[in-house]
Amino acid sequence: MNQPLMAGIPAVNAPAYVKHQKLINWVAEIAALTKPARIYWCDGSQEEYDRLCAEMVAAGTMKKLNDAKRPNSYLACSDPSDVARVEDRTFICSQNKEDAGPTNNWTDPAEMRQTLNGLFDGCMAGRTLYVVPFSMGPLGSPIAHIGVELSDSPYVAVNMRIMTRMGKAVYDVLGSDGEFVPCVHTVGAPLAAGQKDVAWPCNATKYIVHYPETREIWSYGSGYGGNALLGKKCFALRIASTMGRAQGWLAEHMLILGVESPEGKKHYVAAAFPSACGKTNFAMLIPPKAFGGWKVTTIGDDIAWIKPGADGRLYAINPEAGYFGVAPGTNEKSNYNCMASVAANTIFTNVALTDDGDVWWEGMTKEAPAHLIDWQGKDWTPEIGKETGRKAAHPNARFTVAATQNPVIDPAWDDPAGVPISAFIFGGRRSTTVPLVTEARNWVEGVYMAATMGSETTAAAVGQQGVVRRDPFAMLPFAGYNMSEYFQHWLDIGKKIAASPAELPKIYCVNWFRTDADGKFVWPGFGDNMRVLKWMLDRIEDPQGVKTGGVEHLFGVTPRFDDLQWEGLDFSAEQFATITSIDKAAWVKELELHAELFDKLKHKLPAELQGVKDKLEKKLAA
Ligand code: SAT
Ligand code: MN
Repeated sequence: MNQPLMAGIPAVNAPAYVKHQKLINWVAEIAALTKPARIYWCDGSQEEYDRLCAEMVAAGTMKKLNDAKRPNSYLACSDPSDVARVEDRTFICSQNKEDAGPTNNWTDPAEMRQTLNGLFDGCMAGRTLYVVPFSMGPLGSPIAHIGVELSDSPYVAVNMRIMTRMGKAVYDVLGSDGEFVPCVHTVGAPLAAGQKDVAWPCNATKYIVHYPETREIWSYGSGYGGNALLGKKCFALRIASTMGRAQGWLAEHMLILGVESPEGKKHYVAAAFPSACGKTNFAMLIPPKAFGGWKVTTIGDDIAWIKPGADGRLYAINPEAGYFGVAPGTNEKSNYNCMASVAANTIFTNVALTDDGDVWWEGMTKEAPAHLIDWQGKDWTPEIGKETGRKAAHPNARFTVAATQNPVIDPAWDDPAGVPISAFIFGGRRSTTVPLVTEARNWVEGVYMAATMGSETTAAAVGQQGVVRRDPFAMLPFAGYNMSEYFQHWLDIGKKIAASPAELPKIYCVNWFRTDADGKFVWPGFGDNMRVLKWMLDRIEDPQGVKTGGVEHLFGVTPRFDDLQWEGLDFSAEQFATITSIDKAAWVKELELHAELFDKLKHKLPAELQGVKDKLEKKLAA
């Protein structure tokens, strides 16, 4: 194996601790196609991380930040054309088009393989192929799964070390014939002999490709976030959702948090929101002072893998080991724990650089520093910002940081058994129509709420921002198969739990983002979301609402003003009415949008969901 395969292709040189011949053969096969200058097997050590970072500093890809201000931290600035996920270049290549469904881009897998074979031929020339072994979830957990990413980006290698359990120990779990999801990634920028590299190599042509049947991922042309860190959206959501469907579990775009009452009663909830809608903030929230004794702790901030346990309950793990969170808007007030997390050992991408070698982004402080180098390497002052409208940090600028740096990490975050889920929360970004919080009366109604969820688009994906689109379960860009069958899978899971001794988790729909006539958010959000969370927990403990009240309306149960704890917040009954009122005319329109979605998804759409809609329409018309 240690012989060069053929002229121009480096020796595979697998370390002795890699016992998996199929994996070694696959690395050789990809190297023969992509023709890198060398192959490097990542061991996941700190020494390796430091070395790769130093190499990227020397190459101009990253800057080392001021060690006194931000120890062991770096700033990477991407090419301005490579700043977010590219949904229109993301493909689900199942054998049959119907299996990808109408919400995914589909191409025949044989045709796609041909296209990619052409593009990948020699695509790593002049570069290093990094072999990056990783576990999504605690090593060896029955809920976890393993992947191996082959990438020509050292930025990917170091980010994967933070975002996943990456390194040597993965090979112990994999053994000589363990299963892994093969992930192939290239920035698509081969170097000719002697050609000087650029700081952020990428390609105008991009393909983010998933083969669900063979569980493979191929990514071409981007070095950014979910396009390139293939353990995240590609594996942990798109491929894992298809695994979950086949094996009876759930892979969801959800944070997981623990919440403990002053009496020591603890529940875990999982919450789905679209990208850049505050999942990281919610997962780390600090309860208001008046909630003395309440504690919120983080299991995960973006993705949940959820499997039924022997007792019939659903148990969740965070498949990730770090946070790739949105920087702009994060500050000591909006997310104190997050600011503490990124105080050191952090990679920042596309934020601004201060004159003393630290980072800054919009919303970090009330006043911007007098001078900055913006994310595109240009001089920036508040005046320039005002005149040109140019932001110092890109709106989708991110930090990559290990979960263990979170001061409120849950003690069970790394527990291979996972944590039991008491409730699911679904939320979109809606300036109108959708009330602050609604409890579904039953599982099917909850699945309907989640399925018809809408949200205004954000900077997390390339494209127009602020337009309402349906984003079922916050999974629109992430479901690896037909969305209607995904709904059916959720209904089936509900039936399975109902048939077991376990209680069904409750399902809630929330909206933190309603605005007033001036377009200002009415709900303070952030820590004050605890008030809503507490009402949910009260309901879980007291499902009949004897103590917790609540009123039933068209869509479910909502709290009355007096059902929430208001101590420490000046919020009037009128304001509460503004964000909980149900505008019939707006809902008639909303239901038309549900109808549009259901029409799009009519192939295999569960009849039960159509049934919920019919009932709602009747009630609205009455
Ligand atoms: O770029 S990522 O997909 O990792 C971030 C996001 O869209 O949530
Ligand atoms: Mn996300």
